[in-house]
Amino acid sequence: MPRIQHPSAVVASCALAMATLALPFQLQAQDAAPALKDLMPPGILIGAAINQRQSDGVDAAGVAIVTRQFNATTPENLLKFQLVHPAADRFAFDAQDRYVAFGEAHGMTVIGHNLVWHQQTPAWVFAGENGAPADRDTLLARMREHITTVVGRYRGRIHGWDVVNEALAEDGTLRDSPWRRGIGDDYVARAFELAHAADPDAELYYNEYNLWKPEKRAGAIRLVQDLRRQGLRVDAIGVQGHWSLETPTMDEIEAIVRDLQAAGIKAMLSELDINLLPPTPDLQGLDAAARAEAIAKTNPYANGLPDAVQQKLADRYADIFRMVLRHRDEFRRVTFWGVSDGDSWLNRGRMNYPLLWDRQHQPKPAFDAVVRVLEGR
Ligand code: 9MR
Repeated sequence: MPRIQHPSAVVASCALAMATLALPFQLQAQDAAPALKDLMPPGILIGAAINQRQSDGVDAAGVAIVTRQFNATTPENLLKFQLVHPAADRFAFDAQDRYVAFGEAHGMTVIGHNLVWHQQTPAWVFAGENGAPADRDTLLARMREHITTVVGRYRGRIHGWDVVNEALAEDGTLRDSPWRRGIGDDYVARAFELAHAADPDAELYYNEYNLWKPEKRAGAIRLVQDLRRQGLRVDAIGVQGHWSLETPTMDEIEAIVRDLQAAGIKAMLSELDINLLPPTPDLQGLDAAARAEAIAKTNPYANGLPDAVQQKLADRYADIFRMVLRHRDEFRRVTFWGVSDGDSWLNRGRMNYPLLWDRQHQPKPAFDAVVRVLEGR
């Protein structure tokens, strides 16, 4: 059935057409590369988190990769509370509408990220009268207005939502977040309830990091089972996948899948990237020169990535995709957290190389390795 195009979809596709015309010859060669979306097993989507320059069609090279390679998209930041609902009486939907239209224009499954999180939520949300924190009813009313408005606006267009993000502490208990302090432990259930009411057909996910830690994973499974016992819809757990070269081990990753499967919960790798750098230095209290020195010390690949490390990255991605293929009945989606290395949140002033495309938007050995695994070679 043909779909009626949203007006902003037309704007997005015009911007894209213009951007495509401007592509240098080198980038047109992307078309010759195999497409991950054609190689994934049926039933598993392959996605990328995109930034506003991509959903607005400004980053032509990034857009060329996204539209050729992926069939799902997540907004890296645009739908976070702070950006979509910056003030009590104001929502911002311009760039957000273009994000959704971009995905539709390219036939992608559009994901929403995220509704309730302790980060990137403006202070007004948690503020009550006279400097006191907001009470339960006030906070619930704000949560209701936010979820109902945002999910409702994209009803039938956003396929699935990260409803609650990162609600757990490392020991698997609920973390001390301003949502929990204001509403109580049932804030997670209320968020899922509201999201389902706003779009009964949307898939709803719980999204979390460090699930390779057994206690945290057990907490996530308990949380989802508890929601389901209350009759609430939870379609899958988003296993973020912000991993390093050596850690977590493949056995630790495999244990996540095994436990989710045993609990009857589908899995998505929702934010996959591989960090190649040592931990970020603590820059607090350092003067400019000391800061620069601290960054330089933890920035070993500032002038390029040695071949041996490039190969280790390729092997790591190959292992991860082999694992996905082994568990093809369990996984619903694999989403990279970014498109090219230059886009990644993992740079933060240093030079990181966590993704499948380099800063010039050329496919890396890691891309070829993933293709080989998916082609069964
Ligand atoms: O990649 C995102 C970065 O651009 C933002 O500055 C940051 C703000 O907190 O969020 C990053 O994305 C996070 C995601 O929303 C939730 N899981 C962890 C991701 C990486 O920090």
